[in-house]
Amino acid sequence: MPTNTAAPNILISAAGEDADWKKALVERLPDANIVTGDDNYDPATIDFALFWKQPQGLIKNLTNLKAIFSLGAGVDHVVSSPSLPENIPVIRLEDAGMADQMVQYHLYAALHFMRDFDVYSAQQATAIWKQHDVARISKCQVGVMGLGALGAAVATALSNLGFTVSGWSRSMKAIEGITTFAGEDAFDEFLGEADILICLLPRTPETEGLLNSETLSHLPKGAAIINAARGAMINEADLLRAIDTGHLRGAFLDVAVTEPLPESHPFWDHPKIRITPHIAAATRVEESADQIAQNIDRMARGETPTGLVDRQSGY
Ligand code: NDP
Ligand code: OXD
Repeated sequence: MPTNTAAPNILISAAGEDADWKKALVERLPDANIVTGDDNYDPATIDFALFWKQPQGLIKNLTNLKAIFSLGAGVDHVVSSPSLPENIPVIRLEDAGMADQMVQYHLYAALHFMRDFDVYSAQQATAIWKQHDVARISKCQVGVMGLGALGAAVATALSNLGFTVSGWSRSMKAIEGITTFAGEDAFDEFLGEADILICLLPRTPETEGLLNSETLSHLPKGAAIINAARGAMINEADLLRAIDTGHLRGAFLDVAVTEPLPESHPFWDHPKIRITPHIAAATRVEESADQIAQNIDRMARGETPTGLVDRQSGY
């Protein structure tokens, strides 16, 4: 991928955080010309675009782009753009400080169910002082969908804490202490063992709506869901039905189909659903800017960047 980037032109569009990103990139690439949407620039001169929730239509004017960097682990906001040319490399962030945060989020959420904090919250609402047996952590099986940069870290941390952990991905993985499953054919068997199901898949045409009435019915009765990936992976009406009929115990959700979650959405005051506002893992500007600057340098040397998205599979 040879590029002529002696002084690359870089555009940042980072959903209100342009100034922080610009400062971090200027420090790492002092020779580059770095602009944001507020600056006057000629779109045809931009070599690299750094995007988080970029305005619609922005891509189509960038006629000489060499690559787009997502300012997140997910790239759905970039690859879903109808004006994205097929041959433009899209590069995602790989961990960049997010795995630790994802681990913290999922330890809390998994223990919420494993230690019955959902039950005790409900009891507190009606002033009930009633003790339940404390389950053995090894008897609680957690299934992690997605064993990438974030899912593998979460699976390993839960296993280290004592949970019995299995994981599911597209291609087979070997992770110490984790029972792994791969591909569609193994999905039902994987689901059938998960007392707590964690979703850390990327949003792609294959994963959208993957958790629905049919697939949720394969979970054991009383299973719980944790989703900090993308809201589109779960059919929300089906999830509500599965909880309200008693098949599922509850859900811990960091993401929703519509964000911010509308005030009238039934998730807000559902007693068995916990909501957080897409905070499971924040993008760390410093670590991410390091990764992006190193990849721009790699491309300038004619090397392949890391974190390159496979446009066919969409992640
Ligand atoms: P990766 O690309 O590193 O990993 C994705 C994993 O999902 C891989 O194991 C991959 O399988 C698996 N996968 C993809 N498609 C399928 C499929 N059809 N069937 C089975 N497995 C599949 O992603 P990350 O771990 O970096 O991030 C995961 C997601 O987390 C992001 O895409 C983003 O949406 C979300 N996220 C949410 C945040 C938040 O704050 N809520 C913050 C950061 C990320 P294989 O290994 O075989 O390729
Ligand atoms: C991401 C996110 O994809 O924050 O990085 O959701």
